[in-house]
Amino acid sequence: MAMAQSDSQEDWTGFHYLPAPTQTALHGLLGKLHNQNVGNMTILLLGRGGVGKSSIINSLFGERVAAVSAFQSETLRPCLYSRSKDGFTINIIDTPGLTGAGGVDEEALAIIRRYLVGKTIDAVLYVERLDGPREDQLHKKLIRAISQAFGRQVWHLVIILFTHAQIHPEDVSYPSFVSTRSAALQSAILKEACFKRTNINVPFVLVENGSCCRVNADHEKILPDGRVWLPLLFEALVELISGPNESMVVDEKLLGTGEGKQLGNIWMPIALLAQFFFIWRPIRKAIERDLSEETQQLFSRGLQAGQPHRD
Ligand SMILES: Nc1nc2c(ncn2[C@@H]2O[C@H](COP(=O)(O)OP(=O)(O)O)[C@@H](O)[C@H]2O)c(=O)[nH]1
Ligand SMILES: [Mg+2]
Repeated sequence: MAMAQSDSQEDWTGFHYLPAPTQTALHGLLGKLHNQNVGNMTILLLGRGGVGKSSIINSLFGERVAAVSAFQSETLRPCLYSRSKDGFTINIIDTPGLTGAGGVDEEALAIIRRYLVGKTIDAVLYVERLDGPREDQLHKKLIRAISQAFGRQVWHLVIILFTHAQIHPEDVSYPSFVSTRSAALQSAILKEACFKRTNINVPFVLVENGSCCRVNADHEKILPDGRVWLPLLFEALVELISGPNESMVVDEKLLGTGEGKQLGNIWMPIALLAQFFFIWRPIRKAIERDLSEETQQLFSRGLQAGQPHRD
């Protein structure tokens, strides 16, 4: 994985405040990365405003590091938070919300793109509320905009993170609600980022950042189905990072491979061929025709000039 990218690698003090079984589970998972010689991971948060991006940093680190607000976006520009434990560093990049009044906030996206130049991203958490709006046009636009900004390959590094997971749907069971919601978002990603179903599997995790989250006997935060969610989130990250997909090295070149540019790449040879057949070839033929006409004229004039006078 990438070298650590933060100047300030603070000790992960919040780790010691996590419930003991959670600490044990995280120790095991970090050990797995250590065995693979992975010394750090950099996670990028992306999503609309107010979905819980900043809150998940606080939940993950077990301490209040990122500003959270119910009423306004506290994160106006990207911000890197790092915590180190036993030689392992976790970097999380918080970002401003990607949607504005009714559409994708292209300026926020451009700011994030610029900020990421020179960085290596190992995983992207695409954050949505579990109880958020059903699939809508904005959803689709956002997925397309992310694909365009970072290249659609970015989705290979994405884990969908549903916040507000402590809900109790009235008309369906919790598992069925979760599977319908996640399947809808996964298929929107496949469709809007133009992947074939077999090409990609975007995993998802559930979290509940709220202080009213239920806990088990060990004080670990649990989902309505009883599972402890923090180790599950870590497990998904470790699985992704240990998997076959290369991390995303963000450089100017990568930023030039947005879908628009990719389309440009596809059309370029066609445009060159069209230029050759419809512009250069006719011009060359016209020049050759002119030249041969001129030569013929010169030749016939020469003949005339060379003919003997019969006076
Ligand atoms: N109940 C509940 N509230 C949450 C959750 N995640 C975030 N919030 C609240 O949602 C609001 C926006 O959260 P924030 O992290 O600032 O969202 P961001 O704009 O995506 O960074 C805050 O009031 C948070 O306390 C969650 O999982 N459950
Ligand atoms: Mg925020």
